Amino acid sequence: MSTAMFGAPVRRHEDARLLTGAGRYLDDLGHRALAAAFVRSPHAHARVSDIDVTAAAEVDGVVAIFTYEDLTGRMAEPLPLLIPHPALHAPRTAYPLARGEVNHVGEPVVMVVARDRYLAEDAAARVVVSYDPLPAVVGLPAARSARHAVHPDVPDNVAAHLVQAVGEVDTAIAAAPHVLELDLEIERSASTPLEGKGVYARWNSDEGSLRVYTSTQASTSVRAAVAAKLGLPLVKVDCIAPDVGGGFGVKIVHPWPEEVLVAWAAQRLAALAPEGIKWTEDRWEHFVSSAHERGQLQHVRVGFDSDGRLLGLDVTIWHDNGAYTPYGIIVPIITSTQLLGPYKPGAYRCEFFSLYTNTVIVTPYRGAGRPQGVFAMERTMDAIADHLGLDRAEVRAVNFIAAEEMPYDQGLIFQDGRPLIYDSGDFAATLDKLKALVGWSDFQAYREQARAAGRRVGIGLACYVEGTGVGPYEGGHVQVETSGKVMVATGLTSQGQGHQTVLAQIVADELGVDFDDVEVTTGDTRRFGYAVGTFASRAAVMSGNAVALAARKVRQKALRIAGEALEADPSDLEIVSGVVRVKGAPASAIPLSTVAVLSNPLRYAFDEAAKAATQFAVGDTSKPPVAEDDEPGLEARDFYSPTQSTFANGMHAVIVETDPDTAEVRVLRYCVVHDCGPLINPMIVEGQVHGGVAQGVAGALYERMVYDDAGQLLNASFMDFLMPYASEIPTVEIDHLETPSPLNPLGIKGAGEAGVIPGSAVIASAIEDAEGFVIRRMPISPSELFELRASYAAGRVPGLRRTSGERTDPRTRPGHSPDNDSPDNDSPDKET
Ligand code: MCN
Repeated sequence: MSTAMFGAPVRRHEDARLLTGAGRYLDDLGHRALAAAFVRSPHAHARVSDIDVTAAAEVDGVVAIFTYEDLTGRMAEPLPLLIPHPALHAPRTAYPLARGEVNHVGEPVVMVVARDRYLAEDAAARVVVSYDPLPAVVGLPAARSARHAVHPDVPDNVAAHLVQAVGEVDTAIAAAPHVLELDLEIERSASTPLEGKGVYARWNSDEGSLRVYTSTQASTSVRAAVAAKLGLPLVKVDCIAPDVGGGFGVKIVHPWPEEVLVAWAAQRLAALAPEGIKWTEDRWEHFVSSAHERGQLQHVRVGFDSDGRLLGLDVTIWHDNGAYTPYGIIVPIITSTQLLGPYKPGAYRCEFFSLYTNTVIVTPYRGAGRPQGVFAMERTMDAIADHLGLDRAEVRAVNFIAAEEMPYDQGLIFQDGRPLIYDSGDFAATLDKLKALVGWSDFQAYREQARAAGRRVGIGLACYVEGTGVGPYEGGHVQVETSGKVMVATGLTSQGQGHQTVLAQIVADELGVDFDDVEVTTGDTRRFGYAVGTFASRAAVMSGNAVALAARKVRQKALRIAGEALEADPSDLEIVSGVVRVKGAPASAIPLSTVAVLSNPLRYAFDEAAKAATQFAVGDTSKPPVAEDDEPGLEARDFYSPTQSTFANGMHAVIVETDPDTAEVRVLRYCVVHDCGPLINPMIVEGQVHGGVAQGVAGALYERMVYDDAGQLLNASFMDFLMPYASEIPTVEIDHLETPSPLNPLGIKGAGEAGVIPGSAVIASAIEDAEGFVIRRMPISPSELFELRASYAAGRVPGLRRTSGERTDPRTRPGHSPDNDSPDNDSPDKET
């Protein structure tokens, strides 16, 4: 394969359009459509005793008002459970509109369709819903206490319980020379893409077909769900993801209630809504009725030797899954398996409880459970290093899986139901690069300098391994048109990752055509009907390889037809800049556009290629014009379906400064070393890492979902939810390692989530280092850090054994008890 475009930092094809305002996002479509608005529950938990729509129906311009009672057939059934799992013993999904009970603030209860959105909202405000409030279960402590039930038939609020174990962890820990226990906590956050969800559906009465545009990460699945709910043949439903202004995980859930409701209403009201019906989510709706992630409590028990080598690791996780489980238990499964990162844990046992609460559902947000797992593991690594007085990087290094040990089987079952086997990576080399990049060994001198100037600085690091490119498959279609342009389609969607560029780079190389001649379409079921979706950093691996395989087929066909036309053996041909030519005799050549004409017995072409084709006679006239094993056209499709995920990895280091008075945390440097195999487009990968780091810093220092005890989200707006600006995000320094994956033809691994994964872990590590006491809970605000300082001074928070990077006698450190390493002092650090 030529490597001309693969690896080139080419500018993104899509940007000229997007940056000049020519993008077409959901709300740019359907200007003549009717508008939908939703009446949503103001209560976290309540029975719906009555719905009175009389006043709403009187609003001029209202076309229809629907409640659960209006839903028929499969629309009246609960929304699907997308990823069942045997451990999910009590799955619950919502109805498209509440059926007698609401389980979180924001749950849709009534849909109003009106001439425009203003009228729809006015009418929605006049709907009178009577509720009988029930006790709300908010937060993990409340869910664990089981004082109240979210779903009365689910004991102890436990949706799922899963234990995975390798080896005898209790025996290993009992025999370990050192044991520590840690209690950890990560709060909720969310994807918060700038463009919220939205759907626009139009029924075509002439054809009896439905077209659905939706801001989704999975258009083929939305199509299947809508077709099933409406009882339509799949071929009568098209689903198209237009430009999508960010998804970050939240748009992978399918179908959202609004997606099926708007589609259903578009069919039902077809005569009144010839231009269809549209709904676009507002920011408040997005906060309260889409999805969140991250909220977990964790208890870690670890046994280790005097070098810091793990002997036994026992982790218990309580995961907040919100009110329903449409997306199964993917998030806690990922936490419990990816927690291990680049390390060999000795014996390992992980048990999680996925708990219902009366809050909005929890589904994957960029990183999908990994930030929590990395937090648990990396806090543990730092605790071990501090306990033993060892360098934090060294403790990590003694636990690394060696490059020669790849592929390495962790002995667990991963999110895809397959064994967790790392395919590639050189963790020691990654760490060496990181230490060099951040100046790990020189930090002590810098700290002294800073201290002399009255400044408080700290350094932290965190490592992760990320399963990427999960299956089961993705496909690609490549077609050379008689104009010479190459049209590529893949079924998965784009939300800003740059697929149009990167997939074009791959096809340009495989086919030997100019990059600018390749046009890529994603997420349009009219062009490609089989796909899984864009999540789990899978597009490069899955669709990248699929379009490469399809392009290879097209190439073979082009060489065969050109060989016949040029009377040359295909193996003597090459394709350069869209022209097939005899190697070493470039005058003997035929453009791919002409080959495209010759590929069809009809030889239809109404452009230049048609004339050029007349000089060539192709085909054995004794055979039928379309041979048995052939098809007309210079096009092919193929699928890529791997046996397992590929595993990318990376390590981050940060230097922070904490203000001695205000406890404000500033990130002075943020360094990343990342290994996603060969980089198809380094500029795009670095952009992805930058974006991820921004979300990681946001999750560590700024963003959280603040619920009150009644289940009201108190910061459900961008006035109150602290999404950082560029001014809060440090410059990101990046280095790469490119260990290829042996699993796929291009050797690539995913990159889309990498930047976010260790954010909370690495910043906690650095703050802890700057402050000298343990950090067990993230995110952390200045006021929380301020209060921790006071607690530390009062002896209520354990201090580090090292003072500012050096080991000191623990007995001289305020607040430190050598027998305790837990913020609440109830977990013995057993020294035997
Ligand atoms: N890439 C590359 N070389 C590699 C690996 C990847 O050039 N070796 C490129 C890919 O071709 C792609 C990008 O990097 O253009 C990310 O690739 P990949 O890791 O395959 O991730 P996906 O394309 O599947 O994107 C999903 C991932 C996830 S899971 C979330 S969440 C996320 C993310 O991507 N949401 C995003 N990045 C986002 N970026 C934007 N702008 N918006 C979102 O919603």
